[in-house]
Amino acid sequence: QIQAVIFDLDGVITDTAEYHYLAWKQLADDLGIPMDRSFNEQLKGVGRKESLDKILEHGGKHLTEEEKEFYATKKNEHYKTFIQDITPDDLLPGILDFMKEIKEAGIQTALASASKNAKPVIKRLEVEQYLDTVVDAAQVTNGKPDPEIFIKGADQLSVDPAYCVGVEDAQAGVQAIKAAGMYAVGIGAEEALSQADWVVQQPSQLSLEELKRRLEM
Ligand code: B16
Ligand code: MG
Repeated sequence: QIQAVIFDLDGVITDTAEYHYLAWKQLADDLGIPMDRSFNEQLKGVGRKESLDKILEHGGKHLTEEEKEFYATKKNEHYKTFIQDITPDDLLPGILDFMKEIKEAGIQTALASASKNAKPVIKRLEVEQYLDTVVDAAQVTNGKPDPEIFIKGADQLSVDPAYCVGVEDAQAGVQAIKAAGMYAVGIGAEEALSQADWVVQQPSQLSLEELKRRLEM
């Protein structure tokens, strides 16, 4: 019995990963650190500070806490410029239909995003009305793969995690969903998301009927 579906944002509802990539790339260029799309895969679902640490490690560069603070803020300024251009056209194909299907079935929904920019993004995508609650990075102490963000989402909906389904595109996110005791739907490559209970390649392959069928198995 599904009582709630908890969605990740980046890679599930929209592809902000591209904007995060462009923003980090700009910063990495400033720092003289080589960065490409394949390296960027490691940053998906990972918080801002942790992402910067990974980039610095990749470039073999050491910075003071103050400098890190400066560069993390700078990356966010780049990112905020990019997300101003987001429109409902940036929704990933099929995700809106799935969200509508869930709401129509009387199932609750939450957003669990590691991004501190999640709220302006869902506003620009015009999907706020399909989300009953939002938990973003500003409200949690421990980032994914810690289950805190998903547990908090369930709490805010007053639903037992055992009756929740989490939807994620990142490995760390799937780990967080499983650690929260929820059913995990992974979006992306099967190999990378092997811990998920059900993996689809794209959000357009999601359907409530299929989800229910799988939960009954
Ligand atoms: P911000 P998600 C994550 O969003 C992104 O996947 C990740 O690349 C980003 O670094 C992180 O949010 C923090 O974002 O700098 O905006 O706070 O996938 O959890 O929705
Ligand atoms: Mg994600």
